[in-house]
Amino acid sequence: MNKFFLDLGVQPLANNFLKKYSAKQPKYNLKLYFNTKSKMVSISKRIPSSVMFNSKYPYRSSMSSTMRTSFKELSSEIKKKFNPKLLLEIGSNDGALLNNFDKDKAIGVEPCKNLAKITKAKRYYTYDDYWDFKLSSEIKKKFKEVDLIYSANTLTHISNLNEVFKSLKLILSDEGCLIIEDPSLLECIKKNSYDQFYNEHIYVFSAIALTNLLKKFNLEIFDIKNLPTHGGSLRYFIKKRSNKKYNVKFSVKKQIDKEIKNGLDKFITYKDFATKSTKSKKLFLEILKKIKKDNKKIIGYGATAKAVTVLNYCNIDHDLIKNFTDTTPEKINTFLPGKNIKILGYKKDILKKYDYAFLGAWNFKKEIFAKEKNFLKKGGRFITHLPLPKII
Ligand code: DWN
Ligand code: SAH
Repeated sequence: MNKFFLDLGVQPLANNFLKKYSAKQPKYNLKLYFNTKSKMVSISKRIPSSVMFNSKYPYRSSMSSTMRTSFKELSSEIKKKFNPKLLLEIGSNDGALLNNFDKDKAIGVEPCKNLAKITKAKRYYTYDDYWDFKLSSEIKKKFKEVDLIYSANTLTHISNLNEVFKSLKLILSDEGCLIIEDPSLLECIKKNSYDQFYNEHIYVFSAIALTNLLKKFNLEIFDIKNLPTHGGSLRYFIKKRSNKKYNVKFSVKKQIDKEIKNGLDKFITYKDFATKSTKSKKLFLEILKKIKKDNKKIIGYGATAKAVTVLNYCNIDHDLIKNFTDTTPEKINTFLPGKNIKILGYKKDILKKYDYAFLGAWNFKKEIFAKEKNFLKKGGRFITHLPLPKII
């Protein structure tokens, strides 16, 4: 049974960066639910993939050195440990991972045509389509089986998980490995990052919920790695149950035990999370209003999907946060979804004109702090909303 635990208000599409602000842009309810049987956490309103992921999708994986490095390191690990004849990436975006593989050894699936174009131009065989059974059958016809499938921050974006895994099973070889990587629900609960929920993030996986789901397909997790990326992610190594090539490692039990210890299998945990999120909203508004009263100026740093959730949930507009800055060409000179806040292109010393910078891209704090030493030296301060709002 799905039990409701948090209402994040009405939210625009998290990546609908408009050239002209419009108060009339489509908005949808964002409500969070916990399934008491499968233990899956999800949002209720499902927006068709074609509406969210189109030929103007602005998010580019390669925009941070942190992620470029993470994908590079993973690529070396994959080559060393698995040495795949063929790697298939689902949600290959602008090729941040594919770029590390030979062109005849890696193929991509990326439905956003503007992004698929980038890897196609580099001669990586790229399907600009949505992952489903039809596409999987098509790939199987051309490439037969695949011995390594990788997908980061993508499967949680697809509503029909039954079709997702049925399609994966169809094409994964008997001795093959499926690696998926997504924000960790445990880290999200611990950090109180309610902003991991937006219309694209239909699910936030826990190892518990994913194990339950995989059972239906005779698939199992055989290793789990905790990663610092995106505020704390889990990388799951998955195989067919019949595949005896890999042993199930202790890391799997360790993660599940940790999740149980932190109550991820119990509804009360999510009720507590909701209470903390409401408190977080109140505190954040108090901090921003105090800064405004003192006639100081705030800029948002990193126009992330997460920041869209925060600003729309907390009803923050340009009277409290003047502008945002972002390095993504497609986001520059547009407005933060749902808000009349203009996004300025990043240039060195842009922060000079502001007293505070709200860390929209809090998951890249280390990278950003290293880059903005001058701002900090000259007395500028960052504001974060996690785990509870504060000036740092
Ligand atoms: O799951 C998803 C993740 C992987 O990416 C998607 N559904 C949507 C998107 O979520 P996000 O927008 O919250 O992702 P990021 O990776 O936290 O976005 C970082 C943003 O900050 C980018 O727009 C680039 C920008 N940035 C910047 O302007 N200066 C980032 C860094 C590190 C910087 O120094
Ligand atoms: N894998 C990248 C990109 C994550 S952003 C990374 O980790 O940085 C989410 C990606 O999922 C987008 O590139 C989007 O186009 C892709 N996506 C969304 N729905 C999809 C679907 N049904 N099939 C395949 N890819 C999808």
